[in-house]
Amino acid sequence: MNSPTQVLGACPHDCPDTCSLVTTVQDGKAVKLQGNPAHPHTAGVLCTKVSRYIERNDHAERLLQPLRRVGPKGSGRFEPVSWNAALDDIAERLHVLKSNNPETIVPYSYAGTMGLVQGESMDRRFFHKLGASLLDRTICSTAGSEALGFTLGGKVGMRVQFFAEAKLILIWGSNSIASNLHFWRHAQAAKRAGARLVCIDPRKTETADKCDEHVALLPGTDAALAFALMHELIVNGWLDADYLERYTLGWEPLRERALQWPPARAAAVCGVPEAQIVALARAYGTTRPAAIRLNYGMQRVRGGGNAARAIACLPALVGAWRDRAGGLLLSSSGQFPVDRAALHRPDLLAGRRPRTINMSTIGDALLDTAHPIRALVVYNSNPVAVAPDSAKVVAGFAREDLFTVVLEQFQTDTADFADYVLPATTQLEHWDIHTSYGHTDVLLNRPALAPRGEARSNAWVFRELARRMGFDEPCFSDDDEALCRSAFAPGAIDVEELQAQGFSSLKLPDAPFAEGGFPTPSGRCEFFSERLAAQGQDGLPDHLPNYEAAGSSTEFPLAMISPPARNFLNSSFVNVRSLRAIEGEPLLEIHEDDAAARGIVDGAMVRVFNGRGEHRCRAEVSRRARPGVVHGLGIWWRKLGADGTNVNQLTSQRLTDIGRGPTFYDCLVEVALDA
Ligand SMILES: Nc1nc2c(c(=O)[nH]1)N[C@H]1C(S)=C(S)[C@@H](COP(=O)(O)OP(=O)(O)OC[C@H]3O[C@@H](n4cnc5c(=O)[nH]c(N)nc54)[C@H](O)[C@@H]3O)O[C@H]1N2
Ligand SMILES: Nc1nc2c(c(=O)[nH]1)N[C@H]1C(S)=C(S)[C@@H](COP(=O)(O)OP(=O)(O)OC[C@H]3O[C@@H](n4cnc5c(=O)[nH]c(N)nc54)[C@H](O)[C@@H]3O)O[C@H]1N2
Ligand code: SF4
Ligand SMILES: [Mo]
Repeated sequence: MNSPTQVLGACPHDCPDTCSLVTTVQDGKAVKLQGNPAHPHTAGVLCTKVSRYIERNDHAERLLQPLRRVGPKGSGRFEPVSWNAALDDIAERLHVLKSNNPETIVPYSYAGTMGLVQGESMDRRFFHKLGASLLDRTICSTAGSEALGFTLGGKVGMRVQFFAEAKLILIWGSNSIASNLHFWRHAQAAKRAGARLVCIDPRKTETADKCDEHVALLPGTDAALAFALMHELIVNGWLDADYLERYTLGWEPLRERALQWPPARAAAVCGVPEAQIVALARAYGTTRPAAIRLNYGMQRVRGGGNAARAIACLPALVGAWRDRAGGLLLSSSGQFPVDRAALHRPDLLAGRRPRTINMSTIGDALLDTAHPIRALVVYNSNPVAVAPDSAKVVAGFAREDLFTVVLEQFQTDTADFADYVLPATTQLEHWDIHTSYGHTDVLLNRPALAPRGEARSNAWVFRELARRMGFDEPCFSDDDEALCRSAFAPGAIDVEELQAQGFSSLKLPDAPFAEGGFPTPSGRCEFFSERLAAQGQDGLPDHLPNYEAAGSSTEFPLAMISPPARNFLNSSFVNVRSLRAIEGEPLLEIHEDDAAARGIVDGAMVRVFNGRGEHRCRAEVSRRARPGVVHGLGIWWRKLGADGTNVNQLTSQRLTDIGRGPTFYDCLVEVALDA
């Protein structure tokens, strides 16, 4: 036996925490995987999911060789083929489509890995050179993040560690214990030092359980709540007039709009007691430092962008930005000086301007016969499970005339519809470099293990396809390590530190907007946005009711949200047995009154349905649900559900007000006992 070695890496998953990993390797096997104790944000702790990453890596069902479809689409019947045969045939098919019209080829990828190399380097170069359709990657965060761009100027905000010093923390649209564990550490430290924690979420989550107060508002009513808070700040004089004067734009019109939202009006819209809103406003107006941890859970509704803008105004009203422990954090990702031009090489488009496909409406796009998609290359994503309006998504993927290539670690619902499935490496087997959307460190991921079977990295696959297509620019020969180096311009980050300790912190001010300096066109916090007004939109934030607002339909009286399950990461880890055992099976949480009215008892099988479809699962009569709202915890693999569907059978393809994002949590349903 050789002595064990330790390899530093980074968690690749779509999670704000981007933990630093230490993998212990002995005789070519990973024997232990831990959080890096030397990385301050990770602090030696991993979530339950990724502490099982070796189980995922060594899983008996890992895809280990290229596969070619033999059965009908969706049947999941494949035969093994060699890499050469698969890549030659794929290149040939793409070449024919390219000669005709390259825009009929569409890449489909999201954040299966957040790595810059395996997520957005050689792939982008390949599709740019090809002239393929561009993909608008909206499925998660564009509503909130573009909205924030209008108000604050970008994905910028508080530094996460300073939440520990706040005296009031609003956790808004986030189940932090499940989805942002390392932020929760700071919130707990603040609580121990006497801070008050308030959770604003329709669901009584495990996070809400641990906060001092829970505001269980109806889905999609956050802007109304934000305006009522502003109303109270104004009428009680809890304003920082100096901050408003010097560092904001559009205070007069915002003030007027906010005055139209007395707490009683918001209470009726949000479905929460008026007194709770008044008390929250008093706390926010009179406690310093006050911090808001906003998360993407609140922006998956029609007015999600406007709601994020309204909330992002709040810290400026009270001058919370003056303190390093005050202000707001939605995402920190805008602070990294990533050299995307070097990674993506948009110059390879050579003046062409291909059409853009919105990934959130892939169902409709695949069924559009006027502007057909003929080939789809899917990697780092499982759209058949995660995209809204599954009936359409599945019908699109089932098209016999669609050529589909899926790069995957596992035989997912999407891989079942592929013509070719190509086995992908895991984070333990490839190089990568990472930024984060929850902290401000860059992390390097070194491979700890040789790839299992014939698995290859995404970048390798696109390099090989480029060669076969005759793309001969030198950038198509960059290997994965060279791609890591091209992610940041020379001097932009401390490469020596990164190589030595696996992470390197950006040098940033503690309180970025203490004296204004917002990265907006005016340099101020823009309550009123000229840029939005120029697009014909309302320059001020507003409350836009849901497309499918709670109580607006007698046919479908219940609002359904489908937030993440704690032990899965979107649809990743659903196939890891030990984690699935904790989650059990797809569940619908329902309040006892709503259950009783339908004769539903705890544990009964139910039908959840609306005009788009029907999904069968088990009901859990749960204190986590408020009356009128049910929760279908996600995102299960369809094929592991009771009737081969998941919650997205019910969600719609309608888009958000800003950012063209999906509206997963803007969805009305009815529930009935399954006969
Ligand atoms: N364990 C785990 N961690 C994850 C993920 C996962 O699937 N599992 N997903 C990752 C991803 S992709 C992302 S984008 C991030 C962020 O992930 P988010 O999707 O933001 O996840 P959550 O923190 O669970 O926050 C969603 C919360 O918003 C609540 N919510 C739903 N509708 C509304 C609303 O209208 N208003 C308000 N105020 N709240 C609402 C839900 O009940 C839920 O508790 O987390 C990542 N981390
Ligand atoms: N109903 C409902 N739907 C939702 C949401 C919700 O809250 N409710 N959340 C939405 C959100 S926030 C998001 S971000 C999306 C997430 O949607 P996706 O980004 O599609 O995320 P996952 O479902 O985790 O699928 C990622 C896939 O990438 C694969 N993968 C991981 N690493 C690699 C790699 O290195 N190479 C290759 N080739 N593959 C790899 C994994 O095996 C996994 O199957 O889902 C959205 N869908
Ligand atoms: S999923 Fe998030 S909390 Fe878990 S190890 Fe990865 S970065 Fe850390
Ligand atoms: Mo996401």
